This record gives sequence, structure tokens and C-alpha cells, in this order.
Amino acid sequence: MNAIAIRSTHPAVVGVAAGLVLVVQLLHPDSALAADAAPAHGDCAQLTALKLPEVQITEAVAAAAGGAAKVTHCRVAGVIGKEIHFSLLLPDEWNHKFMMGGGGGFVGSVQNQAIESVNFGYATVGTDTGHQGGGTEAKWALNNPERLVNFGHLAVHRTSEVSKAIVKNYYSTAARRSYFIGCSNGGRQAMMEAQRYPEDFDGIVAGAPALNFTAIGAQFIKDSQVSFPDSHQLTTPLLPPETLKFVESQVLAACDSLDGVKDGVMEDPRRCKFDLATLPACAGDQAGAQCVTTPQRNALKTIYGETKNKSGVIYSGQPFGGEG
Ligand SMILES: [Ca+2]
Repeated sequence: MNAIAIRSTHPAVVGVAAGLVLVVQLLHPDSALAADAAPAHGDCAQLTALKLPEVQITEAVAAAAGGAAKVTHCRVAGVIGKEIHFSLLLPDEWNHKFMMGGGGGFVGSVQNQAIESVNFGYATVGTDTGHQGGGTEAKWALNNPERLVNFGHLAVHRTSEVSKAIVKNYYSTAARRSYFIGCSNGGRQAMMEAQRYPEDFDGIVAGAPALNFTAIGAQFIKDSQVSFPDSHQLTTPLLPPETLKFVESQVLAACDSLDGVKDGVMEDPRRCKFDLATLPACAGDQAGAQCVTTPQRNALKTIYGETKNKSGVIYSGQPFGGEG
């Protein structure tokens, strides 16, 4: 995992590079946090009677440890507006903090990439972002601007506000700190929050943020085309896993130490200027595990190269690192 920590005393808008984790720490210093006992909480089942504007709480049950949640908690499910579903876990032993987790792809089911935070005492929530469907399917969006806005940014914002209200009701005190963490589309959600709703969270972690879905889609197509140059043969990629592992080992050998520590991790892949010409060529251009063929080298050049259309560059190339 690659990470950049950015500290700021102002709500921040930060730059993005694919494959990076951006940590945005906003406002309050953590020294203001006092460690003390978990507060008493209310009756879980009674939360179904809680009235909030445009919110239906459909379920509130005291839940035993199970699945990702290793602690007893109150599980609250509901619908915001017409169709934004959420699931909120309220641990019996609360640490006075709230953490929302993002969802991957087009989401389409209630997802919480931070669900395990409940085991550390966080109240935590996830949402389906206002539609149901497969994570790579976008039929829900056709001619439906409300769903587009919900998916784009509004569902996360509304879910955070509703969750904070439920947290405050259940524990009779507001969360002292609120955080958001997400990866891929969840990283995009994180960036949207930082830019559009900087008051929602005290800290935001945007992992590998998938910004600009159209350009990323073009990039995926570009990469897939060179990985499978024969459209009738889609079972074996030109760059098989063992070759990618080899490429990764060569990239790390060249760039791991740039951050001062040889630990198998590149702090900032943008600093890695790996020359693909240094990869050993396969004898007789016959594929092998410790070399690349000419077609493989050319494919790698395309994958690491910028994605362009007739107007120019529309997306940066894949960063080095994490190949295998
Ligand atoms: Ca390193």
C-alpha cells in the first residue's frame, strides 16, 4: 500500500494520482480527544420509532458478534428519501467516534469498506448509494438523474447526516469525531466528500480513488486490448500472472529504496521512473517466467503509457508497482 499523508488546518482539496492513497486530515487535533468509558446507550429496538425527515428505519436489532462484526452491537437498517439504503452498526462499547465506509464499482448493494471498524468501537455505516444492481452494471443510471446524483455524491452525504442523528439519539451524545474511508469508487466517494461536503468528516482516507469513470473505462479498454490482442482468444492474457510478478520484482528492485526504506513498498509510485528497456529479453522471443518477449514489452509500454483520444491525453498511465 502506498500512502501520502497530507495535513491541513483547512478543509482541503487535494491532488490525485491513480494507485495512491491520499490521507486528508482536517481540522481538529487528536489531542483534544479524551479517552473515557463508553456511554450508556438506548434501547436498540426503539430506534424503529425514531422520526427523522425523509428517513424510514426499517430494522433495529440487537445483534450478537457474527461475520465481520466481532462485538455485540445494534444493527440499524433504513431508507433515506426514495431509495438510499443504509446499514449502521452501533457497538455496545462505543468509542465516541463514527466511521463511514465506501463502496466499490457502481456499488448497487449496501457496502461498508470500514465495517470492521465496529470491532474497535466505532459506530459505522455503509450505503448502496441509492440503487440496487451488480457492482459493474450501470443500467440503473439510464434516464435517472436522481440516481446519478445519489451515486455521484449525495447518498454518502445524506447517509452520514442521518447516521450521525441516529448515533446521537442512541448514545444520547454526538460523535466526537467522524471519519470516512474508501477505496477505488470508495476513494472517489472520499474525494467527493472532501470537495463537496468538507464539514461531514474530520478525517478522510481516499484509497486509489477512481475519478473520472469515463476516462478510466477507456483506460481499462486500452489495457484489455493489449492484454488480449486476439479478440477470439480471451482465456490466456499476453501478460500472464508469473510475468507480472516478475515485472513487479524488477520494478521494486529499481524503486523500492527511493523512499529510503527497502521494505517491498513504494511510498510514492510517481517517483519511480522505471525503464521498461531494462527488463531482460526472452531468448528467441519465447515467453518465460524471468523475461519478457517483444510483444509483452510493447504491451507494457502501452499499459504504463497515457490513455489518449483524438484530443490528447485523457488519463495518466498505470503507475508502477503492484503488478503481480
Ligand atoms: Ca520502500
